[in-house]
Amino acid sequence: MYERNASHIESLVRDQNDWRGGCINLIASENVTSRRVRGIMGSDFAHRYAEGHPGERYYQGTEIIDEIESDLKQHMKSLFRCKHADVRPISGTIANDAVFSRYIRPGDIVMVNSTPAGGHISHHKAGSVGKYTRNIVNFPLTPDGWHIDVDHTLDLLKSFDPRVMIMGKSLFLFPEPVKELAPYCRKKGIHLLYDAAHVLGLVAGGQFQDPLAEGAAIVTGSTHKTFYGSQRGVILSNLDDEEWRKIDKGAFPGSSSNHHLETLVALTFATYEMLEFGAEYARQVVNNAKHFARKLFDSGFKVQGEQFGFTETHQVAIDMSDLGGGESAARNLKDNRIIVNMNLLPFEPLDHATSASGIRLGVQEMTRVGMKEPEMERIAELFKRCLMDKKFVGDEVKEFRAKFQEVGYSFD
Ligand code: DSN
Repeated sequence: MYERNASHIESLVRDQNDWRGGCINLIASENVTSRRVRGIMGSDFAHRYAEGHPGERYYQGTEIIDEIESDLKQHMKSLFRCKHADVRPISGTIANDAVFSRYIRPGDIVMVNSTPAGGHISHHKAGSVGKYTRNIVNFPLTPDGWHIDVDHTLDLLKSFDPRVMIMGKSLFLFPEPVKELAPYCRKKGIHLLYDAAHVLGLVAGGQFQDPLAEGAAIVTGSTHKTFYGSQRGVILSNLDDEEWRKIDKGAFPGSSSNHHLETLVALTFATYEMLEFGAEYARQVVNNAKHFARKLFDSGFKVQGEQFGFTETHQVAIDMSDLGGGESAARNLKDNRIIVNMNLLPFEPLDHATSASGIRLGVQEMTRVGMKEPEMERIAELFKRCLMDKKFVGDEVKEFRAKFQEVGYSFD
C-alpha cells in the first residue's frame, strides 16, 4: 500500500542529486565526499553499535570497527599534532556539547562571539551553552567588526572572571587572537576553547592558524566543511590525561550513546585523503576565496574585509543591503542555481536574523570539484549578471557546472 510513497522518496533523492549536482554550491558549512567515501557508506556498519572505546566496548562483534576507529584516532592526532582525539561525537554541535557539559556550571560566565559577529548557535543562550549557564558575554569587536578587540577584552576582564572563552565561529574570515589571549587564560584558569568547525580542513592543510599550537586548551570541529569527510564531529587536545578523562566522559556517555559507525568508517577513509591532498586542497581553497572576493569587489559588490585582504579562509561575506538585502539575494541566486545563505553581519541587530543584510559564500565545495581562479571569475560574473543586471543565468550555471562533476583531492 505504501510502496508508491516509498518509491517517491527514491525519486526525490535522485532529484536532489541532479539538482545540487547542477548548482554552484556555495554554502560555507557543506562539502562533498569522494566517490570512494560514498561507496563505503551503506555497509553493514550502518546497522551496528559500538559504545565505549576500541577494545573496551559494551557490545560483542566490534573487532573490525575497533581497528578502524583506532586508526582514525591515530591519524587525527598526527594530522593535528596533538595528544588526544575523540572521534565519537556525531556532529560539531555534539562535540561542543560534550566539552561544554564538562566545563560550564550554572552561573559561570562564558565569553563568546555574538551571533552577528559569527558565533555559532551552540555557543549561545538558545543552544548548548544556554543549557548550562545564562551568563554569556560577547567579545567586544574592533570597529571593522571582523576581529575580537584584544585590548578592550582585557579591559573588560578586570571586572569579571569568565570560566570559559569560546573562539572560532561560523562567519569566519580572519584568525582569532588565540596567542594574544591564551597567556591571560592560563594565568586565570580560564578554559580557552576553539570551535574550528569551519576551518578544520584549512588547519589540517596548514593554511590557517593552528589553535592548539597557539594555546587553545581544546579544539572542537565538524568534519564536513573545509574538512571534506562525512558529517561528524571531533574533539582535539593536548590536555593532561586526567583532565582529558572529563572530556572523554562528556563524549560518552555525556552526549552520545552509539556513535554512528557508518559515517565513522567513511571519515577514516576521508582522513587519509586529507593527509594525502589536504595541503594542496587548503591552499587552493584560500586562493579561490581571495580571488573570488576580489572579483566580486571589482564588480561593485560590497565585499567585507577589504582592508584585510577580504578573507583568510574559505568564506567571503557581502553586504547586500543596497541590493535588496541578503534574504532576497539568496533566494534570487537559488532561482538561478547558485546556493548560498543569508547571514547577519557584525553589529546587525539579532532580530534581523530572518531578513539579514549579508550573504556568506564558501568556495570549499566548488574547489573540491576542480574549480580554480578562472572559475571564480566566471562565478563572480554570474553573480553580477544575476544580482545587479537582473538576468536569468540558471541555464548557464547548469551548463558550466556540468564540466565539474569529479571530486578531486581524493583517491577516486
Ligand atoms: N550553522 C552551520 C553553518 O552554516 O555555519 C554550522 O553548524
